[in-house]
Amino acid sequence: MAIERTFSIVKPDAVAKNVIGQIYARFESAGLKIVASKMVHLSKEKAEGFYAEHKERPFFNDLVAFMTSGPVMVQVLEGENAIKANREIMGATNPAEAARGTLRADFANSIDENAVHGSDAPESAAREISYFFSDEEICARTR
Ligand code: RTP
Ligand code: MG
Repeated sequence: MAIERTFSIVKPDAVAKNVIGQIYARFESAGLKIVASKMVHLSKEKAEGFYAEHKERPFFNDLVAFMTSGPVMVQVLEGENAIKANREIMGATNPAEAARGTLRADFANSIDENAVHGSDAPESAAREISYFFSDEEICARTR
């Protein structure tokens, strides 16, 4: 199986709940390695750029307001089928529909404040990783 990288965000609601470590532990338990990580408080412009694909959607302004409401953790996760594996750990966008034991079932407040983001395809993963991290900020985990 292919070793992939995916981009992940611990969103402001989960940072405010003080569950960064619990969420990182889920990544690690699933065999995903954190190869880059930092805390950032997104500007309006940075959040709008990140979610540009949703610009015309009715929830766009609320989404940007929420994502800039407090600091987030951004990270690059590496592992076998990392993109799909992370989406499985996260659960459905709406926590009411998220499977038991997923991050959103356990930590999300609502479809808007849903604890985590994860890239949905190889193209978006590559774009999102480079939107937040330079090559030098991503570490090789060789041992
Ligand atoms: P994400 O991008 O954050 O990993 O979430 P996702 O793929 O599961 O969901 P997506 O369709 O990409 O939507 C991005 C974020 O917008 C908010 N959203 N609100 N009120 C709504 O109907 C609605 N739909 C989406 C969520 O915060 C979602 O994570
Ligand atoms: Mg998405």
